[in-house]
Amino acid sequence: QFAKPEQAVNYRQASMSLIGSHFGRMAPVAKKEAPYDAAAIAKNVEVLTVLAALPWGAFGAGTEGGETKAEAWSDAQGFKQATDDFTAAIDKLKVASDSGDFDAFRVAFGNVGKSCKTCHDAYRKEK
Ligand code: ASC
Repeated sequence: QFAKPEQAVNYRQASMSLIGSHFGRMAPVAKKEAPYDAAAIAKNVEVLTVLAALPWGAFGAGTEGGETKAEAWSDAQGFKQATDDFTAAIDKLKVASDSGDFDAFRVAFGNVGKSCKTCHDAYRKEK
């Protein structure tokens, strides 16, 4: 899939950047700093569910490096668990945002954010 390791690094960074964009843009709504437009949020979360599936295939053997700690490979089981937890949190955010219920969205949004942070704390190099 990737001819060179740096292509995998580029791919996971690009997909993570898009995830950050589509996740982060909802933060003002979750914090009640912007109005809750249920349809707009649901549409954005639909995009996010697709993006959220992308990075994990770009962490294959031999692609160590970039901003990822060696632990993502040495603790492959823990890394897989963390990415599965993230995907599950995204699935719950999809259900919540489709419901149009603000509080359900807010809670699910917060849980996705915790999942981002847990994995970054464990497996992303300190910046
Ligand atoms: C973002 C982003 C992250 C997460 C994290 C949530 O928007 O880029 O890495 O949210 O900060 O805790």
